[in-house]
Amino acid sequence: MGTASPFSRERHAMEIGILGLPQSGKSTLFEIMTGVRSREMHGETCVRGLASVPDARFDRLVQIFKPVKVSPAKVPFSDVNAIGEKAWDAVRQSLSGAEGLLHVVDAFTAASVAEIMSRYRTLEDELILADLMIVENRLERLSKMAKKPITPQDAFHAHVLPGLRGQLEAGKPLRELTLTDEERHGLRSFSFWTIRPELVVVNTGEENLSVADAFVREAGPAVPAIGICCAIEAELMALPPEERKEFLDSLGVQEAAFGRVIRAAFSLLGRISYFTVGEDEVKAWVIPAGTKAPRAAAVIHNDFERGFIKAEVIGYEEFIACGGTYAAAKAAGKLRLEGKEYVVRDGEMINFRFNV
Ligand SMILES: Nc1nc2c(ncn2[C@@H]2O[C@H](COP(=O)(O)OP(=O)(O)O)[C@@H](O)[C@H]2O)c(=O)[nH]1
Ligand SMILES: [Mg+2]
Repeated sequence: MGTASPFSRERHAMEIGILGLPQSGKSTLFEIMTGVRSREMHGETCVRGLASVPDARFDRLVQIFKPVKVSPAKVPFSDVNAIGEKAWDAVRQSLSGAEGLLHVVDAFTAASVAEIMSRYRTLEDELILADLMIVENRLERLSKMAKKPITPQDAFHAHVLPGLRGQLEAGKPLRELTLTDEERHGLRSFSFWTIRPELVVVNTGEENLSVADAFVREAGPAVPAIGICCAIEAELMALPPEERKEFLDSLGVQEAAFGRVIRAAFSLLGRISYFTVGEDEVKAWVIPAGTKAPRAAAVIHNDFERGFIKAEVIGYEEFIACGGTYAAAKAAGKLRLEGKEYVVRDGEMINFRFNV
């Protein structure tokens, strides 16, 4: 994890920036996911909103504990409302701190998969070019100061940037390079577009949902992509909540596609969640995969990390298998006491014991 830890208190930690050509459905998707009416916020260059991460396990725990407060995991998204000449500047400024990208591609007005592919490439190529310019500027400045004593940072840049240039010149994103955590950290100040994880959302027409599959085959396994028809999803979200299930049933699907987009974005950032439960609150806490118990406790409160003693842990599945009560889980000996080196796993239910 290194010092590039998402725990650093950054303004945009975990934020996902929505990118796409004009009129591709970015704001529509943003509104569906967050409930924030971006298109009505005239004059706001960048609109931010939180999307709840759908999780059947979490919903079940809410049913069991019937808490006063329900706090699912959230992912912050941002939608840029800029058009005209200054649009690219606005996008760059607004999204420079975003940790991940969601690239919306208009497939609802496209005549063929080739056309969808070409729209996708248009923006990808722009992003690659933007990164290439940053790399070249930096390399040029480095070459001009060759005579002066060079700092460790200069040396690092001179060492790593030529490889990045090669990748970008080949038309490929930086994220496909194998970089160490240290290298990634050292490159953070450049805010490269193509080094960040990206999810492609293929916004299909109502009658042509299957083009998304064709896109996935065409783009290959290195490009995570999900198909969604924003028009249908917008219709769904316009219904009162109690009628949504019926609408989904009529389409023959289990859950809304935008939920899959949020979940995919969440995993794309390498996050997992663990649960704390009780009658007062059921909450999903968000941590990077691979986090050890004391650090995981710190997202609840710093004191929990400082005074960490033990974590009392049970996996969600085990808890349910025990009949969904702590008394039964305890009687069955399923509550584990874990120490400081324990790596928390997705979906675990945890009580921290601490002393400060
Ligand atoms: N038919 C159809 N229209 C859509 C779909 N998604 C978005 N639109 C329409 O496309 C236009 C542009 O959408 P918007 O979300 O504002 O695009 P943005 O410029 O990328 O933010 C709007 O009129 C939307 O209603 C879709 O899935 N199907
Ligand atoms: Mg928009």
